[in-house]
Amino acid sequence: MVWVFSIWMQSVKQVLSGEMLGKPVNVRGWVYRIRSSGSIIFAVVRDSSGIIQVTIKKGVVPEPDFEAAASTGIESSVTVEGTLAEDERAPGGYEVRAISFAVVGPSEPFPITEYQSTELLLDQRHLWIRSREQTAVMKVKDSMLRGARNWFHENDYVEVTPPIITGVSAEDSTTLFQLKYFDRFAYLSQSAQFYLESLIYSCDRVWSLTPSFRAEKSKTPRHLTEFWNLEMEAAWVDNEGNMKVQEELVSAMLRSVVEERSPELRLLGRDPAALEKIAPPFERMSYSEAMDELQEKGCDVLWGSDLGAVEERELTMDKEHPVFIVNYPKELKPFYMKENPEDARTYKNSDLLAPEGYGEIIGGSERETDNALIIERLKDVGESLDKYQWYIDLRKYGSVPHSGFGLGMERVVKWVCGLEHIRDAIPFPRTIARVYP
Ligand code: NSS
Repeated sequence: MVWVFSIWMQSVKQVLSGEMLGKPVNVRGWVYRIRSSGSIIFAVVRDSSGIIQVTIKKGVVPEPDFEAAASTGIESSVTVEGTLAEDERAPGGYEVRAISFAVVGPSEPFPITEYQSTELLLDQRHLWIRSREQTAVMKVKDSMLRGARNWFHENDYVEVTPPIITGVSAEDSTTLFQLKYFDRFAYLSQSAQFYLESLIYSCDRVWSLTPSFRAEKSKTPRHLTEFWNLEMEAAWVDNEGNMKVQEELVSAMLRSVVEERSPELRLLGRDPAALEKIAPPFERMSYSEAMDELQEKGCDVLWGSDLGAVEERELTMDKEHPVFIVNYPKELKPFYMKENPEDARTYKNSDLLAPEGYGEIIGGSERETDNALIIERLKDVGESLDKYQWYIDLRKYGSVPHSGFGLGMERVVKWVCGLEHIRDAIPFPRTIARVYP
């Protein structure tokens, strides 16, 4: 068996295309289902591209191959040689009639069976990620990331690599993970923002994809303690320009996923055509308008209340496109945002909410350039100015209007894949209760 030069082996997807009908094919993968009816064994073999039926007949394959098939269980890794035939009862309409069958890595009884508790699936995550749904989610994410990377490249952004170990809090200091860093303390990054802000002075427009850490105490279906933050920062861009970048980027990511992963979307119960229709411009609604709408709908909110999952759901349940909520009250947002000259109670910022009730996927803003205001706000929240001196410096040497945002990849994947819980948007979720496996 030639393992390295495996060109002569086809993926299940290639085999299911039917091009090889009547011809010899070679499939390798893992047993998805298997049953025997006397002298014929029906196995369904999966690889990352799909599942295909294989029939192994006594007398057609060598006897040891038949015995190997008869005693093998699900998740054993196998190789099959045979001919491709049509069979309308088989998944995908084709089957491989084996002339040889070999077990490469036998499987012990697989601990995951059809109906399992959420906890068991999380304990067995290293095995559960083999499921077809999990595979589809990972492929959707892969295409969305590629769509984003291509869009940034085409639009002249530089991909940069900010640090993960940091001395500052870019968001909420109550959700910092502290770590012992030799003889002092440091934190795991909550956002690359401040480093990206520094990098625009050399690269104009930058972006990065980094893990972000938030010690969120609450258990919710949309919070992880470790998530992937896709962030961008650009010089000479105001809050409106920032929103234009977001709507273009999100639309490009959706185009990429629809183009490359429509079968995966359908497997997850999503309609690619609905996602394909999403295009700029996205609706913009001020925070004040959002409050009015919520009050009209009977929600118990006042101007100044935060928009939580419930309110965001209320605002987007009936929408088919994402919507920007702009100009939040200052009290609800961090110190670095630019004051709104039209209403000094608010900032020039936006949150992008996904439709169908999925809620916030991006947080962004124009950045404050007035150092006096930054210093005043840092003092108000009790931060030590020493730690932020380098950030304050940026406004001293050729300050420039600039904006940026962070897109939570798992939030976007949760929406696009129609997932109930964000933990299914990442292979090994980290939550308040879980660091295993
Ligand atoms: O806190 S954010 O709203 N904004 C920032 O971190 C900015 N400093 C980004 C920037 O301007 N460069 O987080 C950005 C996004 C937010 O909209 C969510 O989609 C996602 O990050 N996010 C999360 N995803 C999963 N779990 C948690 N805990 C989480 N927190 C934020």
